[in-house]
Amino acid sequence: MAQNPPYSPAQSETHWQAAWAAAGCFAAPDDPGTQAKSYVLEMFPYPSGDLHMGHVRNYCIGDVFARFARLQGACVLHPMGWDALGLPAENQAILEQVAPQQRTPKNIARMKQQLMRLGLAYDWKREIATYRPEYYRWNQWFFLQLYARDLVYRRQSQVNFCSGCDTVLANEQVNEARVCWRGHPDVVKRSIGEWAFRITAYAEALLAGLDDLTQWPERILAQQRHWLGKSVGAGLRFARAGNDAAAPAQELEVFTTRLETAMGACAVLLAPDDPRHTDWVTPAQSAAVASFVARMQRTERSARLAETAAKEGVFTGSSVLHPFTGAPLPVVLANYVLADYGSGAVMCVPAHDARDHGLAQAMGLPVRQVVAPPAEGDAQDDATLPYSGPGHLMNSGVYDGQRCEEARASMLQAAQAGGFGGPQTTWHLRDWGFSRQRYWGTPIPIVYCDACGTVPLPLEALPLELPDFADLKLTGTGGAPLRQIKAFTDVPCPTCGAAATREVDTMDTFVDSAWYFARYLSPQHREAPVDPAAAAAWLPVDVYVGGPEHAVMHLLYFRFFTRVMRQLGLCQTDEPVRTLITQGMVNAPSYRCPNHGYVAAAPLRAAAAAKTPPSCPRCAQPLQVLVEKMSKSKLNGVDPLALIDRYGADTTRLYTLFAAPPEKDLEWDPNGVEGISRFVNRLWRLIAAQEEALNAAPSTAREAPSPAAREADLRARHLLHSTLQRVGDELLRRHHFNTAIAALMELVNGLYALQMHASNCVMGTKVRREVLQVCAAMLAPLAPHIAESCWAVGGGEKLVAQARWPAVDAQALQAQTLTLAVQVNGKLRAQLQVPADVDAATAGRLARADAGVQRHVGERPILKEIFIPGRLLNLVVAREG
Ligand code: ANZ
Ligand code: ZN
Ligand code: ZN
Repeated sequence: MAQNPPYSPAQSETHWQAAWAAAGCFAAPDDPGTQAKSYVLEMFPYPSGDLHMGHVRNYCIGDVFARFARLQGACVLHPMGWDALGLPAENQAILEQVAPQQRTPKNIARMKQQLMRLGLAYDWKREIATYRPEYYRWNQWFFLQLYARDLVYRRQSQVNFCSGCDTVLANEQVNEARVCWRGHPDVVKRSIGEWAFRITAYAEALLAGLDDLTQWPERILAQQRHWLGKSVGAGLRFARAGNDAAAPAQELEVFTTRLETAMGACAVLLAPDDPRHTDWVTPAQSAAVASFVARMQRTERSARLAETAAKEGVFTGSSVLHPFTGAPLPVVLANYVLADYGSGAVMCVPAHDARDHGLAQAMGLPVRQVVAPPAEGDAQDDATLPYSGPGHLMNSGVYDGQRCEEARASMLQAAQAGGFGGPQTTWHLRDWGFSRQRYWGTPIPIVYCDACGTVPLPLEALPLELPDFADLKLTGTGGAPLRQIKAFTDVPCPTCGAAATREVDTMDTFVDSAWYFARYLSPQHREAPVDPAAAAAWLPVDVYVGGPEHAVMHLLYFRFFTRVMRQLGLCQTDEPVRTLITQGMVNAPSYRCPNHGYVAAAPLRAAAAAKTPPSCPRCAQPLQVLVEKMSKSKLNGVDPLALIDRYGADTTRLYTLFAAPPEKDLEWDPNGVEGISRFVNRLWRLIAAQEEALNAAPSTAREAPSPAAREADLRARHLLHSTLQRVGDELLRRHHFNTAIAALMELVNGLYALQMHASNCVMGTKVRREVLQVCAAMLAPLAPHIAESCWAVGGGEKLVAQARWPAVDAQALQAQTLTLAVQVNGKLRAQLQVPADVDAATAGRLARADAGVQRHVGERPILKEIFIPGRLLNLVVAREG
């Protein structure tokens, strides 16, 4: 008999990939019609040019969902595209002096090639790339639509500005000493104009919408809630003491969530970076205040606000009157107050707030307890201060004795009646500033005209294309690069025709990714970002897979844009995504030398497997071993292409899916890959053996199967269908791909145990085919290439990529084995697993073959076999002696 062909993934995988493409298996229709639809999406990559293991994991997980949904009978949309604009590409362009317009398509082509090798079931006809004007014109379109609805506006905002670099810097580019990343000292806060989306207008809706996202991870929902940060409280106004009509400001409003503690207020606080503070500083205090403010400006915001930071303040010299009591309270600048939260002013209640307590101690402010803890036994009003728990009021006049909640309500009423306060809700969410002083982004379609002011471009003028890179000197410094190009900036005003200038900022790339999921639905549509009919047919996204690092910003902008799209009549859903899967990181051991920093991990992994303690190849020092996220800088990456070259795409896919459930971190283990590779080879041999068995079997044979053959068939089918049930369950309900793969491994082991690989196996051809076809279906979402081989050998119709998920045969599950008690001369000697419909002859044969039974029978002849079907077999043997 011919030698089985050795497993050659490279050959068979390209073969099946071509077959899928030729059959158009993954092309989605514009409208799924009456068929159930499933839109499976993964976060699109930034086209760096090279696939890394994080991508592989992300896209393999998504592919399981897409392929499984298709097997389940859904009409599936599974697209892919490129998040191509943004800073990394611009920096690379600066470094190489190559236009990003040239480099990007090359990177995309390269990465696409790499992605294709994984055998991902994408509808490539829908591919999008955000750097193309036909994509980003819709960013501009959204901008204009939102501008017309007052949901986009220009504001002044505080940024880090370095005069050495002559540019605005990100927070990450400035250290705590206010020195810039290129070494210039004295980075200052400067107010610049920027464009912002009024996302805060949707805060309430974005919060309420979270309740409907029952299939999002709880952790992500919590992060979104926290970021939105709804805080319900009261505003309370304090009038200036001394009634100085010439003073620039007459009152301060504080925001508080603990109005009931008002009688304990000892001061009103402002932020040192709040420009309003100058309205309150008296000449006597101006020197002290100036030095405090200067010191605060030199302190990093995060350090100033840290919970552990010492609380400090300075008296402004002015006072305000307590609205309830009329008592004068000092106005103080304090380091922990935020200028941009609530009303930017706080009432200081040292007895009940830890930060206020710290400040009062530092500044010698009086501490007045106004809440007594709930009395236990002997009434005791004393508490360790600051006390932030529940209780009833004290030292609060008419409110004494009321519980906190009662007092809060009655004081709110009093404040409203007295006209010095009322209910107020504050959010942590801020409007989304999206102006960037960068080249490689979407130009903002605005012109500034001396006569007409800020003029939006008419829709017909879109796209406003980025000017040529060749005309620029990109340095990464010097402010908005587009300002350099006169041909771009100097244009006639769209309204009056007079000489005017364009906006030179570009958009944050989060704008691109806020609505890309809709573009896939009608990528050629020319009237709007998405054809409303396609959106109605396909939205929301059924499964969205991506990294948890996007838990806050991307997902929030994504949800915001979906609501905007609905208001613009583009779609009918409020929420973009039904099920969100946030995959864990791909980690690997990294090795660090005390003298040489990180050392390349790959050569050391073998040593680690050999249990030799790793040492530095340069200085022989013992290395520190850490498990960290795979990255270039840590030299611990694994190249997915090398993996595919060596083991094939199926092994690569199975490994990443098997090593951890999607949400958990995955720790790279070379032995794990070897293990998967052995499994795949074993599977291959089993399939190849069936090819021979099925070819050898005369297809017309209709003889009645032997009892042994029937038994083998029953066992195989029982194993097969119980696995099918398990795998379906793991994939569909629990998304536990690793346990699904474990079940498949057990199945393969079980089939080997049934001798299905052996030439003397009596299993019938019909069952062999069934085993192969059902196996193929189960493998198809996970290891789609070998699944096709399995399907083909099993005589499946067309491709398994076009097949349906098989139904579990309940009978195969039931008609399983039963436990047959075997007696020798009436004494129980064995319990055998036998086919449920076992007959007397087979039972006898199985019993006589059992080692335990043999021991008790010995050499003696069997006189009689008493068989009670389904229960018992008694062998009667001659008694000894
Ligand atoms: C008086 C008070 C007494 C407060 C007390 C707390 C405890 P959340 O829940 O985060 O909204 N606050 C208000 N505006 C602030 C600002 N701009 N910078 C720093 N702190 C500010 O917190 C609301 C509480 O944070 C408010 O309630 C206020 O202090 C403080 F026993 O008012 B509270
Ligand atoms: Zn004009
Ligand atoms: Zn070293």
